[in-house]
Amino acid sequence: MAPHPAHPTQDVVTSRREGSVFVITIDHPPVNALGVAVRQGLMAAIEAAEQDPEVQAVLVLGAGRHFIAGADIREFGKPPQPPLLTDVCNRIEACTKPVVAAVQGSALGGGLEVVLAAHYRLALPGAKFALPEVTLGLLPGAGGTQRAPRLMGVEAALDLMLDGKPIGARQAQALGLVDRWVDGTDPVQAGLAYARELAASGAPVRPTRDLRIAVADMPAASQALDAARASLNKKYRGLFSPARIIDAVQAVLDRPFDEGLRLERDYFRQCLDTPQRQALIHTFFAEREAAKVPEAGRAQPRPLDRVGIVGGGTMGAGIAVAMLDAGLPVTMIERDEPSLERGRANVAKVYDSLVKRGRLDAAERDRRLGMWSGATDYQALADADLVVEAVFEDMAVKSAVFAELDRACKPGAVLASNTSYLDIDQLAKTVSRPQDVIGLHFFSPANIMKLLEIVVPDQVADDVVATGFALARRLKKVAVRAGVCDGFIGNRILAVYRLAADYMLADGASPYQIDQAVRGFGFPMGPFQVADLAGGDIGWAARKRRAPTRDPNLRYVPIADRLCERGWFGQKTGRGWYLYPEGGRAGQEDPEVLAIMDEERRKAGAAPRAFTQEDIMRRYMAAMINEAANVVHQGIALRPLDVDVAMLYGFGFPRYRGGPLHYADHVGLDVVLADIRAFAAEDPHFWKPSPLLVELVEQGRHFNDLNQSKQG
Ligand code: 3H9
Repeated sequence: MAPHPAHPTQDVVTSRREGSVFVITIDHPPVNALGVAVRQGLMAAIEAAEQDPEVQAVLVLGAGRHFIAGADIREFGKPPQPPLLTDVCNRIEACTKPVVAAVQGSALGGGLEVVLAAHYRLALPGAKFALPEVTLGLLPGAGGTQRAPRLMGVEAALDLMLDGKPIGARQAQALGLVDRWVDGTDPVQAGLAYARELAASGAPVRPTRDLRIAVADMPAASQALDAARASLNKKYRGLFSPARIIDAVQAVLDRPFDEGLRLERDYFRQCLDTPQRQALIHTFFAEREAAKVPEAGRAQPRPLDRVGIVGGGTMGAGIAVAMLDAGLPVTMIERDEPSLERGRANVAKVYDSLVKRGRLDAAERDRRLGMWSGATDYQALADADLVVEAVFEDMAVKSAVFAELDRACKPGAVLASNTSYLDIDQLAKTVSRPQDVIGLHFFSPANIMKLLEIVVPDQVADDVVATGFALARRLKKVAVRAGVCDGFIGNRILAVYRLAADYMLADGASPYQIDQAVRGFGFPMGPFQVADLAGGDIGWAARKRRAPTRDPNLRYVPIADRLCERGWFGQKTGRGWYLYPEGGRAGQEDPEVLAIMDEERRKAGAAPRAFTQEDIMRRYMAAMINEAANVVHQGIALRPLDVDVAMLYGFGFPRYRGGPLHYADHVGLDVVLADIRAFAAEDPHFWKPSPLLVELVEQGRHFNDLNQSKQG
């Protein structure tokens, strides 16, 4: 039958009648987010379906790749505009004709809440269901906390809400979240068939609110709530919304549906008002914005089918695994056969450990390892589209590798260095094709850490930069554009706040106090735990290397050297800042370390003073923020948000604080500057206010004011 003319609704929601089925399509690219126009359109369309006597069933669909990706995140923090999504969902549920949601692509957050409010649910292959509000510092605020447990049980619903991760169509069906799974590709046809079947059989409406948790299931439900509460401190340390999620779900057992909805609304508003929500939403947009760089706006990436890696040490092997995991065949170059064999073994070791821990099956390991090949002759890289050099951190060694690459690689191949601090401009000048040279700075372990700094030398071609960002997407990494300087963005900032920690050590704080304060702020580990994990010898070697160029005006704290001189390199030697008896990973405080520190302070003639946790964090953060401001000021980072993303994904900065410069805006730039000036009274060489910070305070502006899009 030919479609009937539509009842007029907003453009983003269209509706038409197909026989007895009223088809409502949400068409609001890119992800069908539930902004005010979509909510209005949905409300009007349901009303129209209700009024039309010919209509026996209603079908709700999303156009494009997604069903609905949730509330429009850009609206949060602005005055809410009616109708509220919770009212839209209630209206859908109250419809007197059966409403079917046919889900292709993602039904996320508010999108899944629309699905929960429908009476019948259909999933197509590739459908994904999630309640990811927790990742934005929120909870499902349109009935999700009340409907999901009624439909799928308290335990599964709590998992979905606290975890925030998507489940597929099959699993959703097994959990009772969807009624039917069809093996088709067209949601319109599949949805229409289901809706017609329901209409023909006189299927009743099935409001989810009317479902009750069976008395027999109550003890398990209470147990699931208790278990979730018990996990709060460990799994959701510092976060506000998980506890509210659990409280809202508790109402499913204790209160009538409408009261539960009111509670949910209250909790949702509380979450909306938190700095955590602001920080997490800043993070959501920042990580997407970071990929929008001028070069990628001006040029298309080069083709990328084969990769070369020079060096099979920990870093080279980690990068190889990251490439193989993304389906890119890898050719590894080493200087001789035994080194190559070690390189292969390093790659295999990563996969073997995954197999041992049940994360990968043996056949898949073999398949991925099958895409690895090795050679000692650079000629094997003749058809590589991109080569990453991961050899010893020394300009002469790296230049020699680049000379070989220049000879062996085809024209147009991208030549990348994984250096952490060397001057890539200088490296680029050593080859005949500087336009093809770029820095790809992976973080260890390279197959796990999400951050990839894309270091952009002066002469690099736009399409090489675009290729770096395309590679990051393929590797599922978060890429940040960085300019050339010692340490680029992350390590350069790290060097400065690490120094601030060392100065506090010299002045009276213990490493244990500092680590505790830093963990209390939300970092997974403190700086001295990190040093013990990485190996004290690495920092020691760097300090020795840099000794000749060290600024003589800066204080030097030799305490770490004293530990290294004793061979106390951290976890791997069973002793560092902490003691690790019997190879354990949980360090114990070491009185001998404290005695060494006392001795060093005595030698330096310093009278130790007490630091509170707040004192420690003010200094630690002021140092981090000040250097981050310098990095932006000097154009090493394009915008403050790029620094935030680097610190979030490479250095364990707590997501719910949004990165150092978002955090600085939150604390108040005048407060941070006043701290720096106060600390400068003791040590003016270290504490020099960044010109950008001073300028912003004078102008009454924030870092966020500099966060505009940079795509060309
Ligand atoms: C919620 O629903 C609360 C409710 O419980 C209650 C309310 C009362 N809003 O990621 P992509 C933009 S909270 C606005 O690059 P992909 C995104 O910024 C919400 N914009 O694509 C980007 O814009 P641009 C719960 C959004 O294919 C573009 O769409 N929902 C939203 O890799 C493409 O995004 C979520 O948390 C949004 N909701 O991934 C889901 N979502 O092009 C959040 C995306 O200008 N979204 N944009 O940079 C996602 O997880 C992914 O975007 C998705 C697509 C998987 C959908």
